[in-house]
Amino acid sequence: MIQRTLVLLKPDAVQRQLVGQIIERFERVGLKIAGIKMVWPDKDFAKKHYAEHVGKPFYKTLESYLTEEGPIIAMVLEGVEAISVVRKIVGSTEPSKAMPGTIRGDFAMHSYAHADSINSAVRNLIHASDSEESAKREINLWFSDDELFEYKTVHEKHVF
Ligand code: FUP
Repeated sequence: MIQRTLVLLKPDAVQRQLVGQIIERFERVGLKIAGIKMVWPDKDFAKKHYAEHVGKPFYKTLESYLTEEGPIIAMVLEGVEAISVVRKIVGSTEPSKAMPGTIRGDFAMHSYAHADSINSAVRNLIHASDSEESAKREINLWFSDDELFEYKTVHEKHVF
């Protein structure tokens, strides 16, 4: 099934200048960029994005990670089973457990315990939608219809 999913390159990914290397990993499997922009969200917007986590003990640090450190690259990626394929490429949410070869496994090492000990969110470089329902909600939150594009990549005649 062809799906669209939301991917955020969080402030640490942008500040560490990993944007090109991260996007390269998505492009090389044939995922298509349907929309892309740089955004610096405010706290109200972060509350909408992380609605399910508002009020949890780690929420304030998560909000400050997303809103106080620098801009984010927001993307909509499209492809075959894009939601699970992107999560696989990104790796485990907790970087210390992410497998080598995944983005978090190769570029990060934070753990929940260490994050708690320094009063920080887990610095895991990326957000990626975890289900069809959250992908739909998150794409609508971050992108308007006129920011998303339909076009053909060179791979499509063989794969899609
Ligand atoms: P994910 O589905 O991978 O986005 O992960 P979650 O919804 O479980 O968590 C959302 C974000 O909060 C993740 F980036 C990790 C972060 N988090 C913390 O920083 N501390 C916690 O104790 C739990 C989650």
